[in-house]
Amino acid sequence: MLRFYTAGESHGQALLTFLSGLPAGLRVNLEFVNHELHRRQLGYGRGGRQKIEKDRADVFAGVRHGQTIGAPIALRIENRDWANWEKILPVEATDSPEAASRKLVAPRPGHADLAGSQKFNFHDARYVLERASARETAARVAAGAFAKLLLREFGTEIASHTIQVRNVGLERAATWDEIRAVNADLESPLRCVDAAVQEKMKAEVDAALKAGDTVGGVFEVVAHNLPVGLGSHAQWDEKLDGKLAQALMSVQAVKAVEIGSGILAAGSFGSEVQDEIWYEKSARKFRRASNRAGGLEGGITNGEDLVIRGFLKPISTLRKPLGTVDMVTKEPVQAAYERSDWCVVPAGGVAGESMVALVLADAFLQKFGGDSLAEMRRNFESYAQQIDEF
Ligand code: EPS
Repeated sequence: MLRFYTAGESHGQALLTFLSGLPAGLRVNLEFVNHELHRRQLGYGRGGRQKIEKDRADVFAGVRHGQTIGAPIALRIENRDWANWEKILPVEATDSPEAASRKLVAPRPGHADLAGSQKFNFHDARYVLERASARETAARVAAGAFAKLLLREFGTEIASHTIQVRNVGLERAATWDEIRAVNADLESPLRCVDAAVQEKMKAEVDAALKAGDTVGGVFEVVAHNLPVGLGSHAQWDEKLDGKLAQALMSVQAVKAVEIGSGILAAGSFGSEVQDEIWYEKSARKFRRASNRAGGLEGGITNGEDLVIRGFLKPISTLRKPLGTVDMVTKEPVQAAYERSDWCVVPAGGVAGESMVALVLADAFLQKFGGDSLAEMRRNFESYAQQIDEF
């Protein structure tokens, strides 16, 4: 239903996003879209690139008079760094010394460099790394902002926070209000809800920088106020947990995904991991005493907050490089160093929010679909009545 694609290389002229399937009549707040792009650029442990860029989405199609018109949406985010790369990566054929100087033949272990070069048959990882770079997540965040605008119309909000940097973890559950507050705080260095834990996390980031190393961690995305019944148990590819896992796993450097307390559950008794159900008569609502399932049972939303975590490996570009092999000479060499970040957990969280928003917006469209927002709202309200009377 909702489809999106991105195009663009990290040091090309621009990043592009195409988004198809949103209903007509959705009010588009471009300030919000740009605010989301700004949030992605923040975070403690980022390299020099974010000082060059000021990501903003220009709308080329699909939005007129401040609202969607049911046509595909096309967005463009300028790469300001292009000015420094025009001679290195021109569209036209070139034999300029600038281009030759930025060839990359010493693939970084852990990056797409070698596997991508072998696959696409280039003895220069430049072409691969340009597209594999997490700069691409800016284009996803622009699409995700539109998905968030749709979800907001139905009262659903999405936020993320950092729950681990290297081996320093937040050892307690955060409330929705805390997560929401830390999302609104653009000064928060790592978007962690606990100031004392955050200081320890910052120390890990500082230690990595000092050592020419990098650190990974875990971000948690929470979707608040979701209706019961998105996704389905009926077919493997309709299960919402499966779709969310795929979407989050596709974010650069994510190597594992957890829903609710899935990892802990695997080592516990059944009686310890399920969420007991009770009924609140006055609200006419089924409730759960806990939310270890992370808001999903049988691949279906159960009305509790959706809680999903992305585990990021440390970035593979290291100032203190690892051993590798020159792709041309086959001689052992040190891996190439490109300017890079040394901790991207908060930015990964914003990209994760966007992917979750896109999957949820698609699930909303499948369940309450309509060509206009008004039609979708009628469908939603009729279903809400069914749930209320259940
Ligand atoms: C990124 C921009 C990139 C990298 C980073 C993400 O910019 P540059 O390569 O010019 O420094 O900082 O990409 C990676 C971490 C990577 O491994 O490719 C961004 O805008 O998020």
